[in-house]
Amino acid sequence: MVAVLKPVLKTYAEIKALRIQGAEAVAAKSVNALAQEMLASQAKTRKGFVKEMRGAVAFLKTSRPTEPALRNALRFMLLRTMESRETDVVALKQLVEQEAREYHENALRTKMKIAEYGARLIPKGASVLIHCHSSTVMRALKKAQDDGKKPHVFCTESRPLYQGRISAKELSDYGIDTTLAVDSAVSTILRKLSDDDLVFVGADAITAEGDLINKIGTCNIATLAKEHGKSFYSCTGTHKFDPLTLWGESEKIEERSPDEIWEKKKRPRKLHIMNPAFDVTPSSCVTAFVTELGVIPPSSLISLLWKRFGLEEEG
Ligand code: RUB
Repeated sequence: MVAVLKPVLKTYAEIKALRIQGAEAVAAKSVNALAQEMLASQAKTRKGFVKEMRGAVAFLKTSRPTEPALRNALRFMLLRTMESRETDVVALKQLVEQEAREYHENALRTKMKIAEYGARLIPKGASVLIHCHSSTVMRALKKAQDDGKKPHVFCTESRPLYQGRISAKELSDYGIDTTLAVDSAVSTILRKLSDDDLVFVGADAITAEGDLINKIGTCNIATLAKEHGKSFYSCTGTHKFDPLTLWGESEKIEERSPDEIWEKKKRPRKLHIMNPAFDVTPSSCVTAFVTELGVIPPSSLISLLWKRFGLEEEG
């Protein structure tokens, strides 16, 4: 076991406590922590440096199990470092710094593209139902507002930790007409919506089958949206794709503390509580993924992702 230093431990604890939440933020803060940790490394040799980096990556990756964006980002940084022929530790530190910088530049470009495609999907004056707090969805809605579309947004509370309130406050502060409702009001909201209105959610993971993994309750909303004939979009960068699912591995769904639902000292002693953080929405309920590559239905996304991850067959 390799010892991990302060930046990685601090970020790990903040992610665990959900002070850092949402797939994008979890990945971005972990990239920063890894870079800071490696800059402070006392390793004298390339071998020692890589060993330390490998340990930090392995540790950070366990902070949230259902986050391929986190795993992909850290794995990519580690691979680039391992593939470089550099033996000088100072140069290796510069390389890691550059990898982190490029990660952020790329993440920003990706989000801007998604916001552009997402905003285009929203007709003027339309209502958009959202769930939880996705920084990607926030950006698309703000772009629609900037473009003069004046959307009305319905936010669910997103129990148990009310991340929907973060969305509601952020959008309302931005000047967007916003309504907050309990999670179980979704079918009532969908019934009110007109044919032009739509649903936007983020993504924590996209699987090889084109299924979507996102905050618990997303599947209920998608199923109801289909029932009510409403378009259901997931706004996400393709870096949320989990390549391991190509080989039949299923994405692990994080089970969070029962205390988030009912504090131990207040709840009946023998009561069982389940608290899955995410659920799986089948591709058949997803109209399309709004990605940096365009608005892509689940059935076409996978062939594009093969290319993105360099997995296409030779010749
Ligand atoms: C957050 C959540 C978000 C996705 C996408 O769950 O499900 O919809 O992470 O967010 P939690 P983003 O609060 O448990 O992390 O678009 O910011 O990556």
